[in-house]
Amino acid sequence: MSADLTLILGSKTYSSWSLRPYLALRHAGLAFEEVVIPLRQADSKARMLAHSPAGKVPALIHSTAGGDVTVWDSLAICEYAAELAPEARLWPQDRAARAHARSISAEMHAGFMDVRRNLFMDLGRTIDRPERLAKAAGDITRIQAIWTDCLDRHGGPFLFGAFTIADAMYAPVVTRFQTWKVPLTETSQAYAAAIEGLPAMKDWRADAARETVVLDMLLD
Ligand SMILES: N[C@@H](CCC(=O)N[C@@H](CS)C(=O)NCC(=O)O)C(=O)O
Repeated sequence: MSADLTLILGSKTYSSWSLRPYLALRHAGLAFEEVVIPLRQADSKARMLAHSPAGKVPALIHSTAGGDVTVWDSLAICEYAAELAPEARLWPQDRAARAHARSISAEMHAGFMDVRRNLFMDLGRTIDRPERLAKAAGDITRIQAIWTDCLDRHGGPFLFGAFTIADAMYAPVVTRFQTWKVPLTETSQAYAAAIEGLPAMKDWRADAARETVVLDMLLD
């Protein structure tokens, strides 16, 4: 089944949205081909549009007997992976926990604009800009409160005990906090270590380190 999956990704150094389905597919044990499209190049948009009607990454192409299924949007791809591999339990088994996991995943997906605007993902460096942390302070506090609540309830090491889509959704934030040297509580540090310890996360970082396109998104 799974050799028929192709995941279209942005630059691994910068594409926070792409990291989410990558981790979910890897956790589900689904084999997939990768196509990495470097972000912000002259041909990036055309290359993305060739795979996804939204003209963005990530996108998943599933070749099936009935034709290609295209899934775009990081959360939709994670949901699709959960359906392809139910045994991987990409959502918590308990209904209340699952509702909680979906709520915090949606909160991440639709919100935290101050973190997004000020603390972009860049796996290639660390950045000392305390004024940007101040602009994102409310989001940083809320995200750590979400993590602490989940880890207290379920005992870690991941938000709902075992790895779920909620962790895939928050993994890019873990890297953003590291890049921007966000001071973390001990609980958040332990959570960040669990995410960074995932073999898939290590592979992603290793691939990012080999990328040659360098973007400077620090505009002010
Ligand atoms: N809601 C989408 C957002 C995807 C998105 O904005 N991707 C960025 C890269 S991380 C992108 O494709 N940017 C290129 C563009 O907008 O031209 C998702 O979750 O997949």
